[in-house]
Amino acid sequence: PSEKKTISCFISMKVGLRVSTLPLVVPPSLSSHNFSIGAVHPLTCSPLTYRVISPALFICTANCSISANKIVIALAIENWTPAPAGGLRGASIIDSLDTLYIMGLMEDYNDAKEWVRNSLDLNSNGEASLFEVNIRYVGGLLSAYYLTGEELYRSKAMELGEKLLPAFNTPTGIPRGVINLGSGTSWSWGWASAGSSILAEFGTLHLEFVHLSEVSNNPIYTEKVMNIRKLLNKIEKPHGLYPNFLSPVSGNWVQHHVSIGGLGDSFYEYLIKSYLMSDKTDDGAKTMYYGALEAIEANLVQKSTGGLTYMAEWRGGILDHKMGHLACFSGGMIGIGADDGAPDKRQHYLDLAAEITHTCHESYTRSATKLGPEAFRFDAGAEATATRLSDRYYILRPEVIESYMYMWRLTHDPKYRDWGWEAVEALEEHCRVESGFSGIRDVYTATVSHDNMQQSFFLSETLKYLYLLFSDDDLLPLEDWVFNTEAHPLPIIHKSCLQEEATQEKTVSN
Ligand code: DMJ
Repeated sequence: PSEKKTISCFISMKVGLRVSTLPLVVPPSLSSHNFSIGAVHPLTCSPLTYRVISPALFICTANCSISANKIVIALAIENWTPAPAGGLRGASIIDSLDTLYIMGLMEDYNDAKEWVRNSLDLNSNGEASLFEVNIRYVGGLLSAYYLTGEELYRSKAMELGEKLLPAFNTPTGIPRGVINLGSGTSWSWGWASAGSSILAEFGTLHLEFVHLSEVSNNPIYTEKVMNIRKLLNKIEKPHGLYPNFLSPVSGNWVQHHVSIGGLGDSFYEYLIKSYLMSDKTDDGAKTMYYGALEAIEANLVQKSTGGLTYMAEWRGGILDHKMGHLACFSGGMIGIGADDGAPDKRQHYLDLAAEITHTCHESYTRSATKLGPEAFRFDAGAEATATRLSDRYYILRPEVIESYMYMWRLTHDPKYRDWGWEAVEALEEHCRVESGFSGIRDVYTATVSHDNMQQSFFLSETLKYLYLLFSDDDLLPLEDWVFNTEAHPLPIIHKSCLQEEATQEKTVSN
C-alpha cells in the first residue's frame, strides 16, 4: 500500500539505511539501553541515579515502591487533561504515546494504544483549541504512526484533521482559534482582541498539516497552511516584525504587540522547522525565518547590565524587559537554524543560541528550587528573576530543557548535560508527588506548594527532551526528524524520497 512505501522512504539516505519493514524506530529494550551520562557527570551520577532518567521515566530511584510504568499510564488515563482540548479526552495518553515507545515502555505503550483504539472519541462537543488539538493530538498521532507504522494512528490523525478544516472557513482563510469538533462550528477566543486569531496558533499548523497531506494523499491540508503563509508574506510588518494578533476577517494586524514568548513563539519555530522538514527545499519558509530573526535581533534582543542576553517583548515600539519561560525555546530554535544562515552569520547565531540558553539556565539557578519561573525580568534591579508574585510558578514546562537538548546535540558541550541533570534533581526534589509530578506555585520557596497538576506536555516534551539529552545522537537524529512544538517527532521529507515516489507514480500510470 502507498502509505507503507511513503513511511519507509522517509529514512535518511545519508546513513545508507533502507527500511523495508515498519516501524521506523525500534524501541530499545529496557535492559540493554546504554546511557552515557556517567561519562560526563562523574560527580553526581552513581549507577543507581542513572536509572532515574532511564526508560523507567524517573521512577526507579532507591525508594521507589510502585512499578514505574503503571504510574505513568495510570496518570495518563485518570488525569487526561480536558482543558486544552474542549471535551476531547486523553491528552496525556496521546501526548505520551511516542515517549513510551521511544523509551521502550512497551507494556504501557500497548495499554495506551488500546485506549486509542477503543476509547478515543473525536466527536466531542465543547470548546476545543485548534492549536492544542493540532500540536498534541494530530502531532501525537502522526508521530506514533511514523514511529510504529500502526495504521490505527494514521486513520485517527486523518479523521481528526478533517474535523479541523471548518475552522479555516473565514474570509481570509486564517483559521479561528476555537472549534467544536462535533458540530464543526468555530469562533475566536473571547479574550483575543476584536475577534482576532493568534500568531502562535494559526502559525503553528504547518508541520502537521503538510504531513496530513502526505499520509492522506490529500493536498487540502498543505493548501490551507500555504494560504496562511501567503497572507503573512503580503501584509506589511512593522519593522519587519510579526504582531501577535491578526483579524481573520480583514487580514490585518489587530495590535502591535510582538513576542517570542507566549502568543508568538511557535510561529517562528515552525518557519525554520518547515524549512528543515522539507529537506531544505522550502525557500519561502527559510526567507521568512531569517527575515524575522533579523527583525527580532534588531528590536527585541537585549543585553542586561549583568551581561545576560535576553529577548524582551515589544509593544508598539516600547520594550517590556521581560522574558517568559516559553521564550526559552528560542535558544534551541536559533541553534538548529544557525547552519543555514548567511555564512558570515552562522557562528553569530550559534553564539546567540548559547547566550540565550545560558540566560534561561540562570533563571533556574537563581531560584531556591533550581527551577525557573513562568517569567523573569531585567528591570528595576532584576536580573533573570521574577519580580511579580504572579510570575513565580513552574508548571513542568519543557522549553529550557529543550534548548539544552538542542545545544548538546549541536555542540556536545558537557555543560548542557550538567544543566539538564540539575533540572532532573530539582524535578525529583520538588515536583515529584505520590502519583506522578506536579507543578509548583513558587520557585523561590524551597518548601514548595504543589498545584496538583501534571500537564500533558511534561510527558511529551519535558521527559522526552531529558531522555534525548542523555541518549546518543542517533536516537531520533536531527538529520531525519524534526520535533513539532509538542516534541512529537515527524520525519524529514527527503528529496530523494519524493523523486522516488514521482518515478514510481509515473511507472504506474504508464
Ligand atoms: C507546549 O504545549 C508547547 O511547547 C507549546 O508550543 C507551548 N507551550 C507548551 C509547553 O510549555
